[in-house]
Amino acid sequence: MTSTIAALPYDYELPENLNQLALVIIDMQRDFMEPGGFGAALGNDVTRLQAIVPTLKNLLEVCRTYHLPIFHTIECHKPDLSDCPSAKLKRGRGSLTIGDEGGMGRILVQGEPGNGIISELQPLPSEVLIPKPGKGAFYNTIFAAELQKRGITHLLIAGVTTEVCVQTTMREANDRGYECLLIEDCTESYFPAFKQATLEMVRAQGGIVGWTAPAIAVIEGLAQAVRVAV
Ligand code: TIU
Repeated sequence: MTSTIAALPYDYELPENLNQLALVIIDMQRDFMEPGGFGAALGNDVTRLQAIVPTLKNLLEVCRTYHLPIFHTIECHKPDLSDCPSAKLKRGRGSLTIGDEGGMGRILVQGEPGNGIISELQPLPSEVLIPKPGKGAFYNTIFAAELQKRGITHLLIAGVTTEVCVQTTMREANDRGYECLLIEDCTESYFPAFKQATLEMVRAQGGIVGWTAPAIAVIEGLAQAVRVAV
């Protein structure tokens, strides 16, 4: 029997083998979540992203209980910025830009305090960290190889910001054949209207990019799948 998650635009079918389903948490790093980082330098109110943290932390713990594969991405660059696409350096200039010294070290530079994942969502050693120089998680990263190595076919996607790195990653994954579900209350944007538009775009046209569902529906679907498996 196939287990499903109650999702939009229609139920999301879980794989029979839950090892083929991964949780992907995009860029829950201090650069975007706390004052003094890239998000704030771009003029955004970063505090509004905090709302998803308890829900995402709970979902992460549930996924750990079921031993799902878990991936965490961070948007980051080498200290010499040699891996930074030129468009990123030219665009998105705020009071500070990539590589500048900010309130949490150099902005979006790997290893700096601001580049760390927030304390609530720290990866475990068994989980996969994907440093990424682009907005999408597939560009110039080990992500595709790590997914293929594990035989993963289905992705639960969370993180920030909804219409930038999250949506880019979801579209890249969709084009590669992954069945993607965006978790509505585990993703957030500096712009509420952009988040809402992204959710609607994903599930429009018969789910042309994938599905959306709240965390509670994901948790219920996983519980059903685990009951079926025993
Ligand atoms: N600026 C913005 O909304 N986002 C980014 O630059 N990166 C991510 O979304 N992670």
